Amino acid sequence: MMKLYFAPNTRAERTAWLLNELDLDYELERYRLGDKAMRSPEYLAVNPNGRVPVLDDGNVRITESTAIAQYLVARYGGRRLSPPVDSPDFPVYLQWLHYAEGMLMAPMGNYVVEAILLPPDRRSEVHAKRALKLLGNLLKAVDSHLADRDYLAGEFTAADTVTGHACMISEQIGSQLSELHNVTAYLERLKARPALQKVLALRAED
Ligand SMILES: N[C@@H](CCC(=O)N[C@@H](CS)C(=O)NCC(=O)O)C(=O)O
Repeated sequence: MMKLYFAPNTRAERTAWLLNELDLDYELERYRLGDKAMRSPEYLAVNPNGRVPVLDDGNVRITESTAIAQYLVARYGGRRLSPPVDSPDFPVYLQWLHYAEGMLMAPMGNYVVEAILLPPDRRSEVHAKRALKLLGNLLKAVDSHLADRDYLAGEFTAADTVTGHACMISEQIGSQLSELHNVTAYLERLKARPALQKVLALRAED
């Protein structure tokens, strides 16, 4: 059975969500963000960066949530959760699959560091505000893209489990989405999916 190294409220939720969408069996090895266990020699042997997600699938060990999504869809998707390579939706799918790690997560990470993680006397309001503004601008592109579609690339795809999840975390950390009506409606569609609801329920167990 596959094993997912997981912590709630992290990018590992993307992987659990996708595994659920694909109806794949997996076991969770649970951590919490900030756990010392993620800095233990045992865990650093699993992922030298001490981060989640990590997926073990037989002899395969893979990190990077977007790479894991591509792997799962290529290996187990069949025709599900990715447009066919010869479809005009395919490049659209790739672009939005990679948009979270390529664009959204850097300013989001900066904001979290500057506004939440650093001790109050080392935080910078200027940097925090700038990061949040940049994140807001990058989300506007998602909003425009969603003006005439329900999901990022035609039908619901793995891109939604990655970049959709990043939009959800943006909302959680306090990005003003009130003017981004398409993103807000999109998040409601995503949150109605049982495969995501199962993952969000894991937060309450912590
Ligand atoms: N680019 C990586 C980022 C992985 C990452 O930074 N994970 C965070 C949680 S969202 C983590 O494990 N942080 C723990 C830490 O830094 O101690 C991915 O997409 O999987």
